[in-house]
Amino acid sequence: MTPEDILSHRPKVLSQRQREDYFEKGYILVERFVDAAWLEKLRAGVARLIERSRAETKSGAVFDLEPGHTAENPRLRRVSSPNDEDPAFWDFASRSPLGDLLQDLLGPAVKFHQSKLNFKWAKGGTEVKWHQDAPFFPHTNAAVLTVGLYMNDCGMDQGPLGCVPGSHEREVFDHYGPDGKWAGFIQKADLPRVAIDKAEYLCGPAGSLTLHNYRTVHGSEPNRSDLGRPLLLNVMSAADAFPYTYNPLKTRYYQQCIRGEPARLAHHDPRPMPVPPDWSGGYTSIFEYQQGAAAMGGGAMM
Ligand SMILES: O=C(O)CCC(=O)C(=O)O
Repeated sequence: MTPEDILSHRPKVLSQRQREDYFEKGYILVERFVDAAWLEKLRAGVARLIERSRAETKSGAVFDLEPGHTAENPRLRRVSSPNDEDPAFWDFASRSPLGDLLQDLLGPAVKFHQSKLNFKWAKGGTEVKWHQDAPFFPHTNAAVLTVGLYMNDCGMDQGPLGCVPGSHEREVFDHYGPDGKWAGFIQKADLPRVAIDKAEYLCGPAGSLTLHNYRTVHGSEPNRSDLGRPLLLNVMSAADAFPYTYNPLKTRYYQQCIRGEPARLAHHDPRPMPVPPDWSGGYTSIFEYQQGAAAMGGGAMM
């Protein structure tokens, strides 16, 4: 779907202005979209996952642990594919009013790609360096977005998501380090071509949604506050956007339509797209790459 195709459908939830903002800037914040009942159900799911993580001693396919994680004092960076780990999350992704809102930005048929729960634990939760999602999971067209749900209030002190306006219509950067290995963020040498001084930080109360196009440059600072910043992320696309590289975040819901019918025709965007390495042999998370050896290539938030 092109933005014009999508905008030609009558909106269900968002105003026409909000949709145009999304297509112009490459992201929007929708405050207080998720109600208290859904938040309570999801928070119970988060609590169950944290409980399970107490048995973990090293990062793996599901739990990505912060240094210092113990059974007594769990500290998580991420849970990969929460939609597969607890029914509360897939219920939210597939059966809540979220689907109606996504139709306003992706068109009538909306498909699920992957899910993540980024914790940004209180007092130190890790930064996410400037990056675009497209080089992690390129699709045949750009009708792909990540929707984040702030499960707690998120102000500047909690490390909100920052997005660079208009970056989705500019260059898609190579996310490899100077050594040729995957780094997972935009390298220092390339950052001057990104207007990061123009970044807008999306702060909002619990229940607010962040929605960014997969080409938009985004990142977030560490959480130095006393309040954790769990952010539930779902990657969704128009049904006619097809991924063409290996998806390392395994999910039983891969490419399922949460609204509308599967597409019989793929739509292709002619712009070139850098591709990730072949992760069929294993992958942990963006944090492992960004904070690992390849992180020597620079690219810190500021
Ligand atoms: O947790 C965040 O602040 C950003 C998350 C993100 O961009 C990602 O996980 O790709």
